[in-house]
Parts: sequence; structure tokens; C-alpha cells
Amino acid sequence: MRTTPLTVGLVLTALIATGCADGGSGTEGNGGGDTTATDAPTLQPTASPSVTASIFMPPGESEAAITYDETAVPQGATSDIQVRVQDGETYVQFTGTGLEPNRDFGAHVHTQPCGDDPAAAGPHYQNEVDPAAGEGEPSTDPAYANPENEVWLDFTSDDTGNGFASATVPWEFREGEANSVVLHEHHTSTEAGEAGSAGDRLACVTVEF
Ligand SMILES: [Cu+2]
Repeated sequence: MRTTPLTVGLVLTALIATGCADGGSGTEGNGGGDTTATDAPTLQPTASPSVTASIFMPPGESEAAITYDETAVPQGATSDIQVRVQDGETYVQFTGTGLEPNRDFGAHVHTQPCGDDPAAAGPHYQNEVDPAAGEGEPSTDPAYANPENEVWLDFTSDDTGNGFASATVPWEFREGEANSVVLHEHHTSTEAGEAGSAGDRLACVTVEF
């Protein structure tokens, strides 16, 4: 069988740039010379997305990211939290490294910044606050303690100790009222009476949402 060489005719199309429309620009001559060109485009968004990257340290050594359980969250593990607010929706993303591999974690946005005491981070942030909850009385009513009214970031770490979770909720945080992400002992319960609970607090990251 004969192979017929396929000849591809390369047609070089000369594109003649005729677009030098030199229509006189309408700008008035600013002969005053009083304005210096401010041509550096400031493209960074004002409020979002915001990123908080932290390295977990034991209590007393960090306020930004504290581990209370160095088996689950070893010293030197990292947290990266991104927040985006758009059109009334809030997107929160957690990425962790150096965590205990193949382990379930619960995680939520809490109201207070982290402290040496795991309880310092306070309760979960709720969009609609459970009227039955209060000091020392966490919200366990599934009508309020649920992943639409709170931000839940439960995940399971992989073989190498990386973890990832994201959540989108149809509301924005009230300014100054959401200040941390807490990692917990196990995934979050949805049962009435214990909804929202996820066991002991293993670690905490302070984030100004
Ligand atoms: Cu929590």
C-alpha cells in the first residue's frame, strides 16, 4: 500500500493591522500638570477572601493555633483557613497538614478566640441563636445546631495526615462574633439532644471572620 504524503498548505495570512484608529481622545488637555498618574491598579478585594495560616503549638506558646491533643494534632501541624463572602453567602475552607492520619475530626466555627483553656473558644457560632442555649448550656436542638445555621467543617484526615473541608452557608457572620475554628474528637452529631456535639476539643485556630 502506498502512503500518500499529505501536503498541508500553510497559508500565511498576513494580518494587516489597520486598527490604528487615531480618533482624537476626548480628554481635555490637563495643562495644569497637577495630577500625577495613579495607574497602579489595586485589584485586591477589600474584605474577602481572607486567609489565615497558622502552625499548631501547645497552650502557652501560641494564641493563633493551639493544640490540646498532640496525638491528633501534633505540634507543627498546620491550618489554613480561607473565607469568602459573596452575595450574602459565606464560604469557609479548612486545609490541615501534619494531623493524625486516617482520623475523623469534627470542626466548627466558634464564637470566641482560642485560649489555653479549650473552653475559651466558647460555643458554636449560630446564624439564628438558639434561645434555649446559654452559658454552659450548649445548643443541642437540631433546629439550631445544624450545618445550615452553623459552620461545620468535619473531615477525615488521609494517610499522610492532610485534611480538607469546606462549607457554604447562606448568610454572613455578624462582625466580631465569630473568632475561631475548633477541631473536635469525632464527627458532629445531628441527633436531638446532642446535635452539634463532636466530643473533646483537640485544637483551636483563631480566625477573625
Ligand atoms: Cu465545635
